Amino acid sequence: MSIKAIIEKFQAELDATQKVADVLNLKAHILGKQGSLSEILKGLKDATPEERKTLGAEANQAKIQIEDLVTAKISAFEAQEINASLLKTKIDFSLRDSIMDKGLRAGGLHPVHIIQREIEDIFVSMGFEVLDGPHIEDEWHNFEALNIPDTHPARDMQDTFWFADKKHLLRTHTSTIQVRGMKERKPPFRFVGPGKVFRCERTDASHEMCFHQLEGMMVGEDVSIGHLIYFMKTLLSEIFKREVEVRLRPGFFPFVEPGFELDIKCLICGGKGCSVCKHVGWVELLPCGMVHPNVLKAGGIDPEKNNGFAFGLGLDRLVMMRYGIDDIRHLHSGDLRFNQQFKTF
Ligand code: FA5
Repeated sequence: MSIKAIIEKFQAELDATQKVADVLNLKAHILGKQGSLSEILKGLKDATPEERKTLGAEANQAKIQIEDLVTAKISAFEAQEINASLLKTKIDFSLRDSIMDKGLRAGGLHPVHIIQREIEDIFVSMGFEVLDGPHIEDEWHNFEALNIPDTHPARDMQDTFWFADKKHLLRTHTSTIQVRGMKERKPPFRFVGPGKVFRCERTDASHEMCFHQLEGMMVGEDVSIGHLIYFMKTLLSEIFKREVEVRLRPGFFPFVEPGFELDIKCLICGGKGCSVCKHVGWVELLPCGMVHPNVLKAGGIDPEKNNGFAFGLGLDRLVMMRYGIDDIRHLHSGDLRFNQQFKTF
């Protein structure tokens, strides 16, 4: 059979195939070892050099043509399959309205998550990664790696929910994400890590047992307090979209040296004093500082060559200041009348 006839026959058989497997069989039949095109190629050894040249080129051309036809046919079958499954799973966009008509309510984001996402976007736009970490931690990640050894009085600072094995705990702060983040990367780097934290403490207008923090860290060869102040100021002006009064005062945390407390003038009472600011006019919002060399070492980073800053933002309190919420317990009440005021869709 001539090459032209082989291709015509192949085209006719290809048109009659019903599925991908048929196409592959057909291809194997023509291009396989015993295939008609392969037979022609084998026959070339008895041809004259002149014939071999033209026939060889024609056969190779035919092989490429057949492969192209096979690929096109398989793509057509796949497209058919996708179209058929799309038809089966048609989405009815009018359904949402009819559900609403029946009195059902659409969900929405919780105000803490609205603010969390906004802050993540702000930091991502400044080159920060967003990291996650487990709620259940061990002592090393929650305390030791953060320069809070067993005997250190700072362990009393945080009342901890311990598991029965006395080795595991519910993380008391998102600083655990610092430790994990450092171990997994080499300087320079910058990241934020938001999440739930847990403390066994008495609740009041500004304290919950389960609340949210957002950790931030930047490490490199020449990171300074100037960087820290710049990023904190940018964060607050983006979130509040207006001038807010802040104050920076010395703060003690074993994992930073020097450490600071950044307080915001209470936006609930305008600084006059209320239950949220415990009648002092300022709300503790953003502890921060330069990372202690021992913490860098625990994270596998050489403190001789690198330094860094870290901060731990109290997300719930930021939400309270932004929306003028006078009691943190509203945020976790699960009361739909409260939650629905923040609905974004
Ligand atoms: C810490 O948790 C440190 N890990 C923060 C840090 C990170 C300091 C990195 C330096 C460097 P503190 O215990 O102050 O710090 O908590 C941080 C913030 O969480 C507070 O400023 C406050 O806004 C918020 N916060 C603390 N306790 C509660 C609570 N019980 N309820 C609601 N918010 C709280």
